[in-house]
Amino acid sequence: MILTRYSETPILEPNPANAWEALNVFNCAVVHTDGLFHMAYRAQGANRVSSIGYAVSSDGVRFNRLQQPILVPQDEWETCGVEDPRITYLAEEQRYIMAYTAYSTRGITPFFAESQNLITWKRISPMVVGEDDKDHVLFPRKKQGRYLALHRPAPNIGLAFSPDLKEWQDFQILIAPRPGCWDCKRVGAGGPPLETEQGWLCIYHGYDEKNVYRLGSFLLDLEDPTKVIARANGFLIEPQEPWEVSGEVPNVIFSTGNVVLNGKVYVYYGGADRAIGLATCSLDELLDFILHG
Ligand code: BMA
Repeated sequence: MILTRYSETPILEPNPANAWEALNVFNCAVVHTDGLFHMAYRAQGANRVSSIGYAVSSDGVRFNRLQQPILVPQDEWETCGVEDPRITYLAEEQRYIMAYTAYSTRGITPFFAESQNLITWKRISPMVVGEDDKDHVLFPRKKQGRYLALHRPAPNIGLAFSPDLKEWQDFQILIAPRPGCWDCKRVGAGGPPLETEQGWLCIYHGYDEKNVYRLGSFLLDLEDPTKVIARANGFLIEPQEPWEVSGEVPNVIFSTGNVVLNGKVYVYYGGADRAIGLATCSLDELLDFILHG
């Protein structure tokens, strides 16, 4: 295991004082800007309808949260919740894009929203409609005038392009489950792809026949992200601590947020769909692990 837990305990737990986050806080986006770590996290109260809360930290570990959620279910797409935020900063456009899953009795819909301040969000458009597709996340740069996003046409991780974040095209499969491995059943993207000298570093989740969710990693070509350069055989971390092994859903480590700062990779994750943990590693070690095993 390449990732080391920051501590044996979660860095953020449910807050019984607020009904909307009293039961579970888990999968979170984290972006680092101007010396602050901004976190948008999925939260559930007793009715298990998810909203998205906000917290901020100067050290990436001790977070202060807002009392009110920043995104709550709004329309017919979202009656059962807004889930699993992944936030990408588009430096050229000076705006943040949140990819989140809208959930309703109609099913799941991968959606995009935008913000300039990380607190007020405006919905843009679904990525696809009426399919078993979520775990989508935007790349921080365009390629030949088009946006790129990873997404999860079940059970795979795919890539698609868009001129405007509304219409998506050139869908292709990048990463599939591997028979006999820890990620044999289904795979899905984690936080935003990280630009490195070796390629786009992507962290993903996969699960096996026993429904144990672990994190893995792969590298995409910087110039042509349709090319997978390498994929690590081993996982980066697996459920081990009591709060990762049992909670709302047992045996889950699920990440939707990663940051690189001063050569260190910060991976934020939901443990057993109940609390938020942090694990880190050196960027060089992770790249070496993907490229050379
Ligand atoms: C996935 C998503 C995640 C969740 C995971 C494990 O399908 O719904 O939000 O963390 O399952 O339960």
